[in-house]
Amino acid sequence: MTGFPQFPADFVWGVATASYQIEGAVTEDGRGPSIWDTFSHTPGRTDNGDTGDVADDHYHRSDEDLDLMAGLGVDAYRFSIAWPRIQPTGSGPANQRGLDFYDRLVDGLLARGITPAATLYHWDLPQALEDRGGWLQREIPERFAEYVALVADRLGDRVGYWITLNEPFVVTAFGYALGTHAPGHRLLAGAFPVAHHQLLGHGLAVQALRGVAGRVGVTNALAPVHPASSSPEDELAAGVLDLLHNRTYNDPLLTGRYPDELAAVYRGADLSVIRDGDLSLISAPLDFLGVNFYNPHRVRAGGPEQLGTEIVEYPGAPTTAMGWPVVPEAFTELLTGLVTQYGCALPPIYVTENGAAYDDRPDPDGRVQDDDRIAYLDAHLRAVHAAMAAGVDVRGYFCWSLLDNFEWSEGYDKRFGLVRVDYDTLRRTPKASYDWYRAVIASGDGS
Ligand code: GBH
Repeated sequence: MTGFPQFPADFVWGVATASYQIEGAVTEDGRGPSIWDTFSHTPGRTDNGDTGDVADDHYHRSDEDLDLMAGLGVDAYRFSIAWPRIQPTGSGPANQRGLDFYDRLVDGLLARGITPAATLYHWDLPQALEDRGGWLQREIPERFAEYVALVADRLGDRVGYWITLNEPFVVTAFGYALGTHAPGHRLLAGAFPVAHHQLLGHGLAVQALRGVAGRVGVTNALAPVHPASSSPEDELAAGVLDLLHNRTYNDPLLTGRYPDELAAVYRGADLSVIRDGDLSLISAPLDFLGVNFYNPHRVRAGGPEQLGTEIVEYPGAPTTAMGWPVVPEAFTELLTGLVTQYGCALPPIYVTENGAAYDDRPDPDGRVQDDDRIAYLDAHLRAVHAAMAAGVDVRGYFCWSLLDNFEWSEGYDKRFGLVRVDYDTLRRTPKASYDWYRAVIASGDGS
């Protein structure tokens, strides 16, 4: 591709998905219910009452989806493993039929020359564990490590990258603090134990993965935070959101310490959940840090129900169908800022998600000419390249997402795919962005 920056020959090009967003088949082969089954079936929780019952029916169409990946020429595929398929009630022996599905998927990837990148927790907690208090309870990290050991036992010889958790920030904030994601609690700062227990679960999972062939990391949702003005109140609000969003997770993982301002920001939260020894487990060395980036945040001082921060618009920035501002230069800022903040403590980075929802309009012949998505991806890849030119060790990029899918509380109306899914027929149709990404990968691989 002329004019497109050259990435290193060994740069890993990938696409990403997550179990509940694509699989469907929610009662098949012994799968137990997850908090997302419960949440999406509760009236008023998702747009149009959409659920993941069928989703993309990927569970029955994985061969077709593997062929779509092979057609793109990706080096790696990031998928997630549904804990309730492996342990239908969150504990006890492995459900072999659940493991069989991922076993076949992994072999299907390897047969096509695609490296499997498995996320172990992308938000579908077994409902039975939520019934015992979910991530608020210290028992859950232990259960998580047991589940991880079962998966490692079966797939540990073939998975190239392990991602323990997807975006622990989003689970804490949307699942337990604000209640817009499963399991739907509104605890505000009281959700802090959810952050700590996920991090502890990560640390225990790293131990359980000792001996596997692949590299081990964790994925954080990261966003630079900009104050709306230089007033002390807005500067303070920006610091608070940076702590809630980024530093609550990056600091303990990379430095073995929580930020000093932790108690002041999570006022009233139970910090006694942090016990001796936890932080050394949490900060076990990582082979890589997964970074998901969509947009930065601009904030001003806000009320207590927003923990003192209020997100405001970026003047002049276009927005995606999610209403998220498009500010690609913030991606370069984020990546270079990680080096400034963490220095030698920063492991190699993989961008494990980046992408955009747009209001795709198929032509009469069914073709989607999604120039807005192509422009988003193009600008963000250039931003990654600029960070690499400035010295940031970025090893790969996974586009979110291969397919249109169940966008959590926003249901099926929000489409992030390189491939369109017709939810009546479940037919897959590659969009223009699919062809564009294939060309990017081909030029990156030197062809
Ligand atoms: C990811 O989360 C998920 O891992 C994935 O499952 C999901 O489908 C995908 O992204 C797309 O949503 O309106 O400015 O406040 C994304 C995490 C957190 C990114 C909230 C955007 C809010 C934007 N997101 N953030 S704003």
